[in-house]
Amino acid sequence: MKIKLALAAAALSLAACNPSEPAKAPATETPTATAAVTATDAWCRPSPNGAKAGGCYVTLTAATDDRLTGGSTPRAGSLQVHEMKTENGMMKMAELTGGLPLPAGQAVALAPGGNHLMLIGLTAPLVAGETVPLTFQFASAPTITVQAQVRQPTVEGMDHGAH
Ligand SMILES: [Cu+2]
Repeated sequence: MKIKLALAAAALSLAACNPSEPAKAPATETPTATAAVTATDAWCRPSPNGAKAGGCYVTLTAATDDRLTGGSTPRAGSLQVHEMKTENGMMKMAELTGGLPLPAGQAVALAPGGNHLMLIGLTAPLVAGETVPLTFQFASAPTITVQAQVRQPTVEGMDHGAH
C-alpha cells in the first residue's frame, strides 16, 4: 500500500513538471490491458519409469489479485493444482478445487513439500534434460504457457517455508 501511494505521488509530481502534457486520467495505469501473471522457475521432477503422475513446480506473480484455477499440458491427461496438508500426522495431497490464490504483486512459489502441479496420466516419462510445456489458467489473467525443465530437485525434501 505504502509503495503504491509513493509511486502514485511520484507519477503526479512528474506530470506536474510537464506543462505540455494535457490533463487526463493517470497514464501509468493501462485499464484496457488485462493484468498478466508472470511465471518463473518452472520445472518438473523426473518421473520414475511407469509412473502415471509427475510433479511440477513454478513461481507465479500476479499483477492484480488473481487465482490459478488449473491448466493443461500435452504431456498428460490432466494438470491439477495440489496442496499438501497434514492429516493425523500424515502429509497428504489434495486438489485445490477452488484454485490457488495469487495476491497482487506477491511471488507465490509452488515447491516441493508444498503446493505443486500434478501431471496426471503421463503420456511418457518425464526425463531429466527435456522441457515440458505447461499451460496455466487464471480467474482473470490471460492463459500463459511456460516451458518447464525436467531436473532433479536441487535440495531433496527440504522445505524453505519462508520463501
Ligand atoms: Cu500432487
